[in-house]
Amino acid sequence: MAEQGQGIFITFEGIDGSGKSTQAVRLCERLSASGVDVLRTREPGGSSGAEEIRALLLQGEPDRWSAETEILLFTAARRDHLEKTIQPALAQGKCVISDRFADSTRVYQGATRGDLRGTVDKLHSLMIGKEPDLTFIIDMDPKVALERGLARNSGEDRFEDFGLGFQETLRHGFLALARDFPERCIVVDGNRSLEAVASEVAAFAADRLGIEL
Ligand code: Z5A
Repeated sequence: MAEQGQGIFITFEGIDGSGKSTQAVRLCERLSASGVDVLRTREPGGSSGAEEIRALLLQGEPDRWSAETEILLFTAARRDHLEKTIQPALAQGKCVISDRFADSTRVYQGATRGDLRGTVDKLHSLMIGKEPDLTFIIDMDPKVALERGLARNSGEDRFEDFGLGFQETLRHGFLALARDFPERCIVVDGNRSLEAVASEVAAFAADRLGIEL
């Protein structure tokens, strides 16, 4: 279903608290300042229906949903996000920057509680069928990232509550994913200052967009 629009689709991925949201904001600001028409969005969420599903997914007890039910809920949210937000913006030629997308489901639901990657991939090809043009995987020490994430006390801590071992499994999952999709995934060292990470991200994005920043 996912037709390729004129715009470019960039995603940020990584473990909780790795700095994805911060870097997505920075890149938007940088591109906007250079005259690029940018839309920043996020998952789960990014459309009104998907934001309602977000609350179901991120609040409550860690064992509230099985991994299989989560796959269905995240995919339902993503389908709405794609239909209502991402595809229209790409069709208008915008640069869409999403804080998480399908790679998160591949890693969080596909590789942490048994091997459900095949199920994730089948549902993705049936209902989403869209990959980003460019994906930044912000890689960092899970212990520091977890401290950052929990320090915010956002009330959306269901996944952070799975603990450090879970974050370490996630980190390896994202690095494996980068090896699976080398044409679009760039691993960025997130253990550095915000500015150092932002500069590297901006340089890669500018190169991909064929512009100077
Ligand atoms: N999830 C899933 O399981 N399956 C899916 O398909 C999808 C999601 C789409 C919510 O996602 C949860 O949903 C997530 C995975 C699951 N698990 N959890 N929890 P989310 O993206 O909304 O939540 P998150 O992963 O926890 O992201 P976040 O809260 O937005 O964190 P972040 O984007 O990685 O980090 P940040 O907000 O940019 O930074 C965290 C703090 O660190 C903040 O205070 C910053 O100022 C600080 N920071 C950032 N960068 C730096 C540097 N370089 N140095 C020092 N301090 C920094």
